[in-house]
Amino acid sequence: MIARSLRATAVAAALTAAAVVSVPSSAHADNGDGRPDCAHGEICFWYNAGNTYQKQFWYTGDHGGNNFMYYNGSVYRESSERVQDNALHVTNRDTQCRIRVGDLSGGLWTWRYFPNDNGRYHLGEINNRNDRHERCV
Ligand SMILES: [Ca+2]
Ligand SMILES: [Ca+2]
Repeated sequence: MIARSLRATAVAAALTAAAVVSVPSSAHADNGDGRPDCAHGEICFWYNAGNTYQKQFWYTGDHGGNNFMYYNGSVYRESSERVQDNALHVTNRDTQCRIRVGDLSGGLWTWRYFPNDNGRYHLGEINNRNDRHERCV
């Protein structure tokens, strides 16, 4: 009986370890609602002044490891264009708050703040330098 419960504990511990390991990949999996348009609640980055390449998030996140998405009329897929240091515009459709977008350079963050007003804003001095965005700060 004791051996059996120890084994169950070991299995539970192994499952916990696996869950912890999987966190970084799920953090990079934030793709908003998984659909092309910048929907209510999403934070949307634009590669250029056009609409083809976008990347959308629900949550605060680092931009490293994310690529812009594009929609070819039938399939919504990932492009080869990275998001980090490569975005021009942002639209904040967060349901609750403003966001800030930052560039980390020389150990210091430069932040720009954007209201959740559905406007499409140029990233200013941090365009093509964006490393991260944060909600409600
Ligand atoms: Ca979307
Ligand atoms: Ca940067």
